[in-house]
Amino acid sequence: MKLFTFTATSPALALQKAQKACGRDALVVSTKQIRKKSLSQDALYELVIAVEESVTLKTEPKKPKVKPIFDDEIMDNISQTAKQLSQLEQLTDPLEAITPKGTFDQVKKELKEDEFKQIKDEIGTLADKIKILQNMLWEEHDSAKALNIPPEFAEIYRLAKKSGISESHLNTIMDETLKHMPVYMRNSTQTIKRYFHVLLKKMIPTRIEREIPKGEKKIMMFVGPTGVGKTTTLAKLAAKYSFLEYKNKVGIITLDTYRIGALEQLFQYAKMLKLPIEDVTDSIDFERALTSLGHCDLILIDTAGSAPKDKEKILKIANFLKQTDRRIDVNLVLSASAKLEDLNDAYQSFSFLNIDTLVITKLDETQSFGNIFSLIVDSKKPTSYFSTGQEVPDDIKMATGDFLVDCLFEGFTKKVYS
Ligand SMILES: Nc1nc2c(ncn2[C@@H]2O[C@H](COP(=O)(O)OP(=O)(O)OP(=O)(O)O)[C@@H](O)[C@H]2O)c(=O)[nH]1
Ligand SMILES: [Mg+2]
Repeated sequence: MKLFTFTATSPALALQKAQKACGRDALVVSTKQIRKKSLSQDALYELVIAVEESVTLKTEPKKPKVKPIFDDEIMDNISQTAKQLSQLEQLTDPLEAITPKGTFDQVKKELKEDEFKQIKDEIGTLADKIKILQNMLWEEHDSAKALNIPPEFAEIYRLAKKSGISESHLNTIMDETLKHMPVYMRNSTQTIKRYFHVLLKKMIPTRIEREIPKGEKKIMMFVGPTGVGKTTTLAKLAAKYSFLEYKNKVGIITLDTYRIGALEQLFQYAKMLKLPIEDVTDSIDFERALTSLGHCDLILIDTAGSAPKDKEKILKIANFLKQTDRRIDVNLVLSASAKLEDLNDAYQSFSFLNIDTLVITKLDETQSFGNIFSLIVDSKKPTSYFSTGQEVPDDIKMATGDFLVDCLFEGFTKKVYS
């Protein structure tokens, strides 16, 4: 079942609208008055109806979509002010927010009751005026109207757009939200933000990683473009599984044996972590190495980075995978600082290796997370880890939708290191 909301100046009119859009089989879930009649306005009623999943809305043809053309600085300023004002509104006494700590009670004592009330009222009026101004600026632009985005969604739209989410994802999310979000929830920008957070989080599949239980074995291979952080990620996970968080027996295999420096890098990590390591050049060697690390609960396999166009290198990895009967979990490592087109290219090139999960690195190197969001949503592959810096073994965390959506709307901040 899907839910849709309709509003009109009477319950009968709202029902008429609903039936026109969804047909006569629409089931009424609730009707309520959301605005009382006043001298200047009619009353407003909201009707929520349920329809079968297969039913689609018969909507009027959409106006062409045009990008909003606001001056970013103006909008940022207004948005900042609105943010501060909404914080003011959350306090019992708005004055408390604008007086230095401790002086609030003193000021309150010194002011007469009616003076205090007057200041409070003035701040309230100012808050309303700023909100009206914000809405006017948004409404003034034909382009915003063409996008059909109501003023109260302006802030969230701007943030999502700035994050680099693909245009088609952003428009779909907006359309869905406008269709499904009950009108009474649209009054507060905080509620809208929370609604978006939950919606976006639900779109990001993640894979929970656990200690490998006794008796089970896991083999993880790391593949991906050059320099994304495959070897560093492998070293972080080797430390996490062998002693930092779990007590698994861990072994390492590297297929990256030709590049000068690559072998030394991984052998150095293995030595520091006191873990067994095998270097492998062909399939016979590969099977021998897997057997010799048979006592390990977890085997981590490093591969040489390949540019997405370098089919030969990727084919070589495919041959290793093909010639063993063992189940190997393939982890595609991608950098958050890459452009969406490059991420899509890389995903396409490596996808014939049957990718099981994504590992996203270098979250600390960017402030736009929409590209990663869009890649994860399009690929439908679960993400297992986020790498958040160069430090081995500390800068890695289990991937969660919450974390990515926080980064998307608020940027990557130091708090995420904790
Ligand atoms: N800022 C940042 N740097 C990272 C992160 N992960 C890895 N790096 C750095 O990226 C560089 C390349 O890391 P490697 O682990 O060697 O990358 P790779 O994918 O194994 O590279 P190739 O084997 O050459 O394909 C190193 O300088 C790492 O320290 C991360 O999450 N954030
Ligand atoms: Mg490497």
